[in-house]
Amino acid sequence: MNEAAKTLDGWYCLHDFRTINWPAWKTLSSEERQQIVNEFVTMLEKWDVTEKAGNGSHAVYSVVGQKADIMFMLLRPTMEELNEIENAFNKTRFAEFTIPTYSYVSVVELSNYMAGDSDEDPYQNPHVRSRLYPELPKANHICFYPMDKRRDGDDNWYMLPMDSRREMMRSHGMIGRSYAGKVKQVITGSVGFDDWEWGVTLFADDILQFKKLVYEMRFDEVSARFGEFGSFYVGNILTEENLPSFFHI
Ligand code: 76R
Repeated sequence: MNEAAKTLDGWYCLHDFRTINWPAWKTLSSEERQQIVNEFVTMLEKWDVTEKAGNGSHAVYSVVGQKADIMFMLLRPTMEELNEIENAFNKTRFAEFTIPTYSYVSVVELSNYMAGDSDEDPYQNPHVRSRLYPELPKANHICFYPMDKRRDGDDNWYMLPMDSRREMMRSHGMIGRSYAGKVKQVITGSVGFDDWEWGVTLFADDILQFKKLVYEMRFDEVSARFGEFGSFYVGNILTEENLPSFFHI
């Protein structure tokens, strides 16, 4: 059998996409809308407490385009916690005004393509830990898409020897690194969990950097030959400050 990549696995991850039923939202009185927003904000404050305690992280964005209106990215130590959050959200009054459009279940993943040989336990390494259990940046923009590596005739990623895969991943990593400080990426693995093999989540203050990075990678062998991509979602951050105007009628 071919040598499988070894992975380090961190927090479990749920991406949850909803459209908002604005016509129904508009029929409410402003007092009712305010109560519903308050309940939603209370839930977000709970998430903040968890994040501050280092037990998870989250991101809330307004999605551009018709695929969704709002998205949550949630990271937690267990799948049970993600499920609890999802159920708790679905029981809020705000959820009555949302329609689920897409979701993605995965786990933060680091692979060993770039790792050196070392006897230390990577789970004890602070740099590794900060990537397995990341605090999601409060960047202006998010970009999410799921992807696979092709398994088709001669272009079968999973049949390539480890050395060839490592070489291609090195080139991939070098392009990625040239975006350091401009784009932060979180790769989550979803083999056995969802319909694609990975979720790619990118964060940037300058949204154009998503296009530049993804475009540059398309010309790099691992993406050019082996990358297969699902739908792309882009969004703008929702903060305590701009949430009221997002909900305002
Ligand atoms: O973890 C590391 O930093 C080591 C190098 C590295 C690995 C192993 C790395 C770096 N990535 C790795 C793995 Mn990546 N990445 C993507 C996409 O749109 C496309 O063409 C592909 C989508 C982007 C934009 C991106 C960005 N990466 C992976 C894997 C798992 C592969 C496997 O196991 O077979 C996937 C699916 C994937 C996809 N990558 C980086 C980036 C960026 C910005 C970096 C640099 C990170 C840094 O140095 O901080």
